[in-house]
Amino acid sequence: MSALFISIEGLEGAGKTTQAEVLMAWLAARGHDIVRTREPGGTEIAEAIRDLVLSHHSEKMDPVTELLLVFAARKQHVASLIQPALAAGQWVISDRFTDATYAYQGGGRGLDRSLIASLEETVLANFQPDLTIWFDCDAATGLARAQARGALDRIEGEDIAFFNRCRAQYQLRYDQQPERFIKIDAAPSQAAVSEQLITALEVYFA
Ligand code: Z5A
Repeated sequence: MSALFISIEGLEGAGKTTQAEVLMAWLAARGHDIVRTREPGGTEIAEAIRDLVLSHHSEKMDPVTELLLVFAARKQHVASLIQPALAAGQWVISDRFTDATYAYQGGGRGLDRSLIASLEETVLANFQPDLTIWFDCDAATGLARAQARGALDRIEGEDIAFFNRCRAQYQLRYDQQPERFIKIDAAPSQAAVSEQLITALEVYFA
């Protein structure tokens, strides 16, 4: 099997980082060489853009500015990390990819999906993950977990309606391309979510 590009999606506090460890261990046990990365970020330049996107500023960031920044970071990430790793036979697991842009800039910020789709086509030539694992939970559950962990960044500070719109966009992406997704109920305990994930992986890679 050739190397796969796998993205992990979900609202903050859904447990993406926690469950990524389970996914990595499951794949490593099957002999795959894995690169783990994240968005926005993953390379020196893309991480610098991440700081700009997530930190608080005295000036309001225009939603289109935010969109262009996440795509600038993504282009750099794809060109200098993701595609070279795949070409070298390494599997890539990314905490978030373009589905997050549809969710946050499309759903959360209310930008036109066709603008995102046109960037996806022109900037990335429609490069997409082979598989996306969506950890789905309601916004209140995710936010409570994120808040319990500490200070919130610029996007985490948005209100619950923003995150409800993000979740609705994830659902739309899932409905449009169900073959690319594994959907996991992220509301139960960590152990129960891990169990669901492993069962789903066994079915997907059978
Ligand atoms: N963003 C964007 O706007 N547009 C884009 O195109 C992209 C991103 C790519 C990046 O944040 C931000 O950028 C994100 C979207 C935006 N903003 N927001 N808000 P990130 O991905 O770096 O961070 P995050 O999504 O906010 O990650 P997170 O808060 O770390 O969430 P997580 O990784 O899903 O959760 P976790 O770290 O595994 O768990 C969080 C806490 O909950 C932790 O204390 C765990 O121990 C606990 N936890 C985890 N699972 C459970 C269960 N099942 N039960 C109870 N407690 C749990």
